[in-house]
Amino acid sequence: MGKSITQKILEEHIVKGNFKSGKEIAIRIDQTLTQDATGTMAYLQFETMNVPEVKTELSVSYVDHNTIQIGFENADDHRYLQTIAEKYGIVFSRAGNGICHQVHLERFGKPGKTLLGSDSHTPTGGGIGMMAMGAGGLDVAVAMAGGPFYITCPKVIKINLTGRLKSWVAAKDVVLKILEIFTTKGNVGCVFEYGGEGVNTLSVPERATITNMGAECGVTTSVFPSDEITREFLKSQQREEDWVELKADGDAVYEKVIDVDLSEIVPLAACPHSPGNIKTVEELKGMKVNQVCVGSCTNSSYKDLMTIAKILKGKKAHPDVSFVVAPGSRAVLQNISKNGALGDLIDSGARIVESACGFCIGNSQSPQNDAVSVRTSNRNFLGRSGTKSAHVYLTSVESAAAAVITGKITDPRNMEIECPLVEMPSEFYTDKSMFIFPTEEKKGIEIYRGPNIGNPPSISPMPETIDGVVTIKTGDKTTTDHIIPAGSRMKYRSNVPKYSEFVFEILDPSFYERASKIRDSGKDNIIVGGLSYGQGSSREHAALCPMFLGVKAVIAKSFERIHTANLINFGIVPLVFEKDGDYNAIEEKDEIEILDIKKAIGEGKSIVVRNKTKGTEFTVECDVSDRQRDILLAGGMLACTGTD
Ligand code: MIC
Ligand code: SF4
Repeated sequence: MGKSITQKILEEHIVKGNFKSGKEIAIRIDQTLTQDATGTMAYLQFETMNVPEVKTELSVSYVDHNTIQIGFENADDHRYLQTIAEKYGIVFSRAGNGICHQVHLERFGKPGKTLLGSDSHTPTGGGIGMMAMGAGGLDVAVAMAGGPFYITCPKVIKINLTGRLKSWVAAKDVVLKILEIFTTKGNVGCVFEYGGEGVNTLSVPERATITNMGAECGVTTSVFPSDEITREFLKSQQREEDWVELKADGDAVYEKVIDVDLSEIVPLAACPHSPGNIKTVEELKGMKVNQVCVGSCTNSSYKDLMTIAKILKGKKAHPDVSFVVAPGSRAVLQNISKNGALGDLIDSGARIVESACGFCIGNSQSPQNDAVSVRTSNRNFLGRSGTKSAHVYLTSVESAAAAVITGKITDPRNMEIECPLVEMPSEFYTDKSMFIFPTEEKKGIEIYRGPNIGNPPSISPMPETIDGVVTIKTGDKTTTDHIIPAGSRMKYRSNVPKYSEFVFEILDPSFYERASKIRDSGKDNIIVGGLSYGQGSSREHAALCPMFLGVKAVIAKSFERIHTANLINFGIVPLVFEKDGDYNAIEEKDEIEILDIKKAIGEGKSIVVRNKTKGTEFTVECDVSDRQRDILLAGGMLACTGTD
C-alpha cells in the first residue's frame, strides 16, 4: 500500500507507536523555533531541565512579536533570550530580522524534516515540505532537551489541486476557500496534504501562505510535496543542498480526497470575527475602508510585496485609508529596496513598518473605532486588532491593494489595471548579519534576567475531587485571544501573576477579580465552553494564567489540539460533555462538584458532575492517553520527568 508524504516523514521520525491514525505517537524533532512572546516561558522551563545544550539539529530563537513597545520589559526579555541562546547553542534572530515563519522558510526550512515551533503558524514550513507543527512552549522546551513530541497520529486528507489560478486570484484565496469548505472547527487530528497538477503552478511562498493559514482550520499541520519548484526556491536562497524530493506514492491511501479546481476560485475575504466567516470580495464591494495592513506571516513574502508594489506603482493610497506595509523579513525588505519596488510603495503613500508581527497581534496600528480594516493576516478575532469595535476583513494582497486605491472593498478583477506578474529572482540577496550563531566561547555567558522575568509557576497535584464554581461560561469557538489577550498586554508574558490580571478581559473584565476570590476562598475555578474551545494561538499562557488563578477544569463540547496539550501540561483537566445538551443546563456561578476525578481521569469512563446549585447531575469524559493521565495527576508536565 502506497504512502502519503505525511506517513513517510512521520514514520521516519517515530520513536514510540506506529503510524495508525487516532493513536498517540511520539516523534523525534529535528528543528525547533520559538518567538519572544512564547519563548521566555519556554526557555525558563528548558532551564529547569538541566540540559547543557539543545539536542536538536537546529533550534532558533526569534524576536518578532514584541519589538516596539514602551517600557523596559520587552528589551529586557530580548536580552534574556539572547543570553540563553548563546549559552545553550541556539541560533538567535534579532529584533528586526523578521517574522519567525518567513525567516525560517527562507533560511532554515528543509524538506522531510520535523519542525516544532512555539507558535501556531509553524505549519508555514509545510510549504517547503516539512512536517511543521505548533505547540506550547513547554513541549518545545522538551524537544530542545532531546525529548520526543507526542501527537495523535493524524488522519491524512488529500487536497487535490487542479487547474491554475486566474488573474487577480491568489494563494490566500485558496486557503480562504479551504476554510470555507472545512470551517474553523472539527478538523482536530487531521493533516491537509496537497497534491495534484495544480501544485505545479504554485511557488513556495504561495504554498506557505496556504499551509500557514491551515492553522485556522485546527489541523495538526498542512504539507506540500518537495519538487523542482522547491529546489528552485532553495537554490535562489543559496541552499540547494538542503533539497530532497518528497512526493506521495501514486497509490497512497487517504482518509478522504477533496478536489479543488484553482481556476474556479474567486477573490475571497474572511469577515468579522472569524477566519472561517467567508464571503466573496464581490459580495462586500463598496464597503468603506479605513485601514489596510499588508504583512504578517501569511502574506509578507517577496512575492507578496512585489505584487502590491507593482499594483500601486504610480498610484496613491486613498486619502481616507491608513495604509501600512510590514515586510515579512529584513531579507524581503532588502530585496525590494535593491530592486526599487520599495520606492514605489513609499511613493504610493505606504507607511513602511518594522519586519515583525506588529499589527497582526494588535500591538501597533490599532484601527479607529468602528473601523473597517482590511488585512492580509490570518486572524480577525474580536478585539485582536486592539480596537474591540473594529471590523477586520482578511484578504489577499491583491484585494488589499484594490482597497488602498479605491478606499472601498473592491474586487481587484474590476479595477481597470493589468494584473501584475511577479517573477521570483533566480538568486535572492541574503545577509545573515542579524543572526547570532552559537560559538563555543559564548557558552560561558551569564544569563541576563531583568525584573520582568519571573519563575515558572509552581504546580500542585490533582485533588481527589474538584469542588468549585463555574466562573465563566463561554460560547462556541472561544479563542486563545479571548482567554488571554496579546496586543498591549503581551509585554507581561514573562510575568505570570501580572499577565493573569487580563484573563478573559475581552469577554468579561471582572473575571480576574472573581476567579481570585474563589481561589482564595479555597474553592476551584471551572470554565465551561462550547465547541472548539481554545482555537488559535499556541500561547500556553491561555492555560498557565488560568492555572495561576486556580482553574482546575474546563468542561467544553470540544477542544482544539494545541490548547488541550497546554491544559494538560499545566494540570487543568479538559472534560468533554457526553451530551452537548447538558451545556445548556449549566450556568455561570453554579457550584459544581466533580467526584473522584483522580480515579476517573484516563479510565475513559463517564465522570459524574454534580451541579449543586441546580440539584442535577450530568456526565463528562476525559479522553486522554496514559501519558497525559500521569501528567494530569502530577499536576502538570514540570512535575514529570521532563524529557521522556
Ligand atoms: C498569534 O498569531 O496568535 C501568535 C501571537 O503568533 C501566537 C503565539 C503567541 O500567542 O505568542 C500563535 O499563533 O501561536
Ligand atoms: Fe506573528 Fe501574526 Fe504570524 Fe502570529 S499570525 S506569528 S502574530 S505575524
